[in-house]
Parts: sequence; C-alpha cells; structure tokens
Amino acid sequence: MAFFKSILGTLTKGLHKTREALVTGARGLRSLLTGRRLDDALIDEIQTRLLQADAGPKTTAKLIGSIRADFKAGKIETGDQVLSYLKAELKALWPAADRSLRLGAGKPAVIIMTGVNGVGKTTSISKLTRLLQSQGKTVLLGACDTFRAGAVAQLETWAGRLGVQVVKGQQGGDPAAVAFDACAAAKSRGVDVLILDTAGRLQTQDPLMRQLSKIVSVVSKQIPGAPHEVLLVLDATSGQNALRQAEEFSKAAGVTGVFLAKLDGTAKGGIVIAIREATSIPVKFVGTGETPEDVEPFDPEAFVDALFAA
Ligand SMILES: Nc1nc2c(ncn2[C@@H]2O[C@H](COP(=O)(O)OP(=O)(O)O)[C@@H](O)[C@H]2O)c(=O)[nH]1
Ligand SMILES: [Mg+2]
Repeated sequence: MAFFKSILGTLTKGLHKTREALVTGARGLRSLLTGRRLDDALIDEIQTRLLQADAGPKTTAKLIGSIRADFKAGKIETGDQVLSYLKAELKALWPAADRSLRLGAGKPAVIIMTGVNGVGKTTSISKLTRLLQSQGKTVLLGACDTFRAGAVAQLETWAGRLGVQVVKGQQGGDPAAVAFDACAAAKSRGVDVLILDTAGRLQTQDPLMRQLSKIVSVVSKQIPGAPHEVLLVLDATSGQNALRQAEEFSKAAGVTGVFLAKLDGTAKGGIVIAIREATSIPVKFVGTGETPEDVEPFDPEAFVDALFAA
C-alpha cells in the first residue's frame, strides 16, 4: 500500500479551490457560520453557497430542509453546529458501496475508458496503470482511439514513462480491430489488466456510440467476463455538461463507474454530490492533477473530510 501512502493528501490538494470557495475562504461557510446564532437568513446563505459549489438542486434542497426543520425544532442553534451537521449529512449521501475496481478472478481483466473529447481519458489511463502497478499487477494498453491524430502517440508517451506496452492499429482504422488484437496480446502475454483507450465521443454522436458497443462486444467475445469495468471519464470543470454526460452514458449500456478528472481545476467540486444526485453510477476515482500520481480512489468520508479540512 506504499502507493496510497505516497498519494495521501492529493485529495486535500485537489480540492483546494472548492474548499476555499465553499468552506475556508473569506466568503466560505466557516467565516459565515463560526460564532453566529442560526436564523432563516443565515440558512438561506448556506443554500446559496452549496448551489454555487454545484452540489445539485435536489440534494441542496434536502440538506437545507433538514437544517431548517432541526433549527425550528430547537435541535441546532449555532452556526458551528451546522458545520458539523453538514459534514455528517454530506457523508451520509453515499450508501456503503464497493468502489474498488472489479477485476474478476481470471486474467486478463479488461477496463474500457470512455467519455467525450478532452475530459482526461488518456491521462486517467496513466493513473490507473500506475495504481495497478503499485499493486504488483502487469498492464497492457490498447490504443482504440484511432480517430484523433496524435492520440496513439500520447498514449505511447505515457506507456514509455510507465514501462508498459501498447497495442495499436492504423490511424483511422477500426477501433474494434485494435480491441481484438489487444485482447489476443493480453492473453498470450499473460498480463493481469488490459486498459483500452477509446476515441472521444459525444453522447449524441451515434456512430461513435455504436463503435463503443462494437468494442464492448468484441472484448466480451474474446475474454470471459470482459469488460470488467467500463469507466466513464468526466471533467469536473465542465459543470452541468458533466452531469448530462453522466445521465446519457448511464443510459448507454454498461458503464460501471465514473473517473472524475480535473477535480483540482474547479471551485465547483460539489459536482461529486450532483453526480450522486443524477445517477446511480458510483464515482470510483478522482483525478487531482496532470501526473500519473494525481489520483485518489473516491471515498465519501475522505472526500468530505478533505472538503472541510482546516
Ligand atoms: N489539472 C488536471 N488536468 C487534467 C487531469 N486529467 C487530465 N488533465 C488534462 O486534461 C487534458 C486532456 O486530457 P486527455 O487525457 O488528453 O483527454 P482525452 O481526450 O479524454 O484523452 C490534458 O491537458 C491533461 O493534462 C486532472 O485530473 N487534473
Ligand atoms: Mg485521449
């Protein structure tokens, strides 16, 4: 678990913009609430802060509703009480769930990365590779983004740095054919995990969505139980767009988890809460920077603690 030790604190670092805006900054909840007696106007202010952080209208309404009810009932009276109340209520938003990677019993396990252009798919692959290597697993990458010029080269650059191999095809070629070759190579080389990069696709781009189904189908025929994970990469800085993508992709078959990239780039990290509100797909990882080390398995408890860290 040396890897987890070395990345301890990336969540705190990754959330610094959100924490400052929502909690610790001049206009944050702490300066708003510390030493104050609660009243209706103050509760309205808390609501505004949560909405500004993109915590989602339904969840915010629910949180504010229970604060107001407990205030009326005399159960909470001070701003300081609200801070710890909010922390506990936020943690309770996520049911206990297994957010670890499902890799199955046999090998190779197959992970398909999907999501629209520029969200951070290829970078996130470097992070997963690093994470799996730290657990002693061998990794092979498949360059199924044959669509965008430069995509294969970008993946190869990361692979070179991480010491893993890439199976690739022709630029503009059939991504499902690359997936086929990659599965064959993963089997014959005996690697533990195959990760497939795919082309950026808009949820509205039908041919690209069909291509994704084709990749899934090829993989499932080649390797029993595959794909073990289809991870949807979302860009935390894209706000409502990320939510729409989560909703659309969750309708398309088979997304098993979200990799939320670029959490470090936004003051609206409450998007994690809004994703919880919009879809039942679990957030499994968060990206907190541009290097392979900048990743954290998503844990609601740690997330809320980092958000409210001093
Ligand atoms: N700050 C930050 N940048 C990221 C993160 N993940 C990806 N990026 C950047 O986002 C841009 C697009 O990433 P890329 O992996 O090429 O996206 P793709 O098109 O989905 O494969 C690159 O400049 C990455 O360095 C992250 O967690 N934090
Ligand atoms: Mg890419």
